[in-house]
Amino acid sequence: MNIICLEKVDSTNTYAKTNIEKLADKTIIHTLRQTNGHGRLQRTWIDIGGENLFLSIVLKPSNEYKEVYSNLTQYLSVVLVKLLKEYDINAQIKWPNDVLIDGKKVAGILSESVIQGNNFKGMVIGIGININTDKKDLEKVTDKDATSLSVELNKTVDLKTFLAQLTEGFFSKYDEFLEKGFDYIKKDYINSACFLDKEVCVQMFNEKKSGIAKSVTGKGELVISDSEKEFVLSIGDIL
Ligand code: BT5
Repeated sequence: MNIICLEKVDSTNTYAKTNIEKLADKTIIHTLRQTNGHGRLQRTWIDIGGENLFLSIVLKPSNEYKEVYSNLTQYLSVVLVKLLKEYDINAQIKWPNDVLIDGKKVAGILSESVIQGNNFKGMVIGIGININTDKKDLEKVTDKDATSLSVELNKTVDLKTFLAQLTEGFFSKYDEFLEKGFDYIKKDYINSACFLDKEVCVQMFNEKKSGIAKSVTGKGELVISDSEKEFVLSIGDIL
């Protein structure tokens, strides 16, 4: 595992995607300040100030895309929830991969694949985690409740240690995960899920679907049911 630390960058994911040809498999791009972080569907990931983690993991596991890669964000969410337990924080996962503490978002994860023509060049798994912030900084996220580790714990967390623990945690079971797929983490994922058996509304591009969140399939898809039917959703956001 190589780590590239940048003082400031527009987005670690953009940096990793732009330079993917030059970057080795399992390279971590880490920055202290991110000026133009993004989430899914052109949403923004805000650098709220203080000391936070912004990092991207470059992965080049094969020359062609495999279905299991789409579950890597869920795998990372499970790794993070486990690590937070070591800090005495009981975090939850909102499908597919938001990490929340008491309903407030502490981390967001985004996977982007780089494909040129028919060639799969690799993948970039980005994660932003609010670590040491003032309570006031959290108000910069206006459309959602947000939190940080320092606000939850009432103390400062060592950023470098946390980064090392997260990346080590990720790679310790990475090969096994790729071999076995989502089923390998399903139990841990479900145990941390905050949405099951609840009425949810899922936004999928321009369409919304409401129903009871019944279960998660062996491929990490969300099963919801309304009074008439069951639906299996592979992409979307629980609103
Ligand atoms: C995500 O998107 O949650 C994935 C965010 C991934 C960010 C990392 S940082 C390193 C790497 N480089 C990048 O450019 N990106 C990755 P999404 O599910 O679309 O959620 C975005 C929403 O999260 C926003 O619309 C806000 O509601 C909320 N949000 C933005 N910044 C936040 C923050 N600092 N803390 C909590 N919530 C935030």
